[in-house]
Amino acid sequence: MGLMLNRALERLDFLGHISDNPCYLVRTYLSPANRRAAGCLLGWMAELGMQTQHLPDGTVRGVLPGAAPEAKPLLLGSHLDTVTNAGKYDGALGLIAALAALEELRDQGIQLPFPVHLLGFSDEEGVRFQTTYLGSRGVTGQLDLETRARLDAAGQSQSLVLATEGWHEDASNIHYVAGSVRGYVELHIEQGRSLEEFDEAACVVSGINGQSRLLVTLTGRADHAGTTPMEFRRDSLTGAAEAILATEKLARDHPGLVATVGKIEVLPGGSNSIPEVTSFTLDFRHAVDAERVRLLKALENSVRKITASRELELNWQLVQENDAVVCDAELARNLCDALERVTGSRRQLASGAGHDGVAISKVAPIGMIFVRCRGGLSHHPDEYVSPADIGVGIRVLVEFLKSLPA
Ligand code: HGY
Ligand code: MN
Ligand code: MN
Repeated sequence: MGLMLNRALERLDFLGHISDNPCYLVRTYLSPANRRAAGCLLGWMAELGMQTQHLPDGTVRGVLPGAAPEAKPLLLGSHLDTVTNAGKYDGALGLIAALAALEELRDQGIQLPFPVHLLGFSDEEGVRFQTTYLGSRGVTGQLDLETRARLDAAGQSQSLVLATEGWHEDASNIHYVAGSVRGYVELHIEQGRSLEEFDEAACVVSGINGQSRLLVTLTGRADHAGTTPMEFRRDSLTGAAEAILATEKLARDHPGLVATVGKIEVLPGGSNSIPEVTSFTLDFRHAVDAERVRLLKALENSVRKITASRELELNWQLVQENDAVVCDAELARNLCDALERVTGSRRQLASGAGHDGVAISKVAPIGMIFVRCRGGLSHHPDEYVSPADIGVGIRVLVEFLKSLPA
């Protein structure tokens, strides 16, 4: 395991330095760094003897034939993209660990009875278009017209960007329909604190919480900062501030609800002009879908009262909504058996973070393994997973793969 783990750590480090910004780690949909990271994964998969392909959107795939080539393939994967100012494990660890597990099986002279497809998804975080799972939705035919029309910060739609910046040369069409694969399994950092509290290196994921992503836009009237009395103002930014504090209060008052405003934009954006248009993103999550929907409606009503009292117009736009996904019971059992053989534990945890399995679950049963990360910290450059815990995660994957019948 020593050589294999060292190689995995080196690759993680290497990917962690492939960024679109020299000052921090960021790779987004079809960005140059994302393409370079995809190229690295393709090269490593080819070294393992996998047949490699890529989609125009930058998703890459390696296929490892099994002893029974006609058997339904098992999908492994995670995402190549990152958030802005990211850590080097979110996404990349799942890809590097899957590759390491397959290399370990090769070194043990084991050919699996079924084919394995390793998928590096182009965009899971949704940084460029605020809508997530573009890569995994792309290979499962779920990119609807609304998604393709989403605009990035430069005002370009996803479909235009795909047409003009897409990786079209030598691209393949990769598409999975319901029932065509035996399952999808992803290893990922926990991005939470539970495994540290339990002092366990890894666990199996029971399900992935639902989430709603919105773009909230308040419109008032620009005017002169020096000559407009306070009572005449229709200030969209102070209205947004009241709405954002109401959002935080709602989440604090309802344990189990988490709500985040991650990005805000103000127009015209001058220090001496009263803000006319303020738009902010809203990330709204709860383990129980009905509660998430109920509380989101309650928030919308509160924000409408705030904007009405300030004579502001409100555009409350749902960008993407995913209900909670339950992981497949049989895959979870197989993963728990493997986990128990490696760590003695059969712990299962729900995921507060979203993952590509949400999209893949539309066509296949899904399973996940979590690996402990220090302080639960993620979406931060200090994100960290110990080499020992990475080794545990890879060994659980190896045990799981070896245990699956033809
Ligand atoms: O936002 C999430 O839950 C994940 O990191 N994409
Ligand atoms: Mn993430
Ligand atoms: Mn992730």
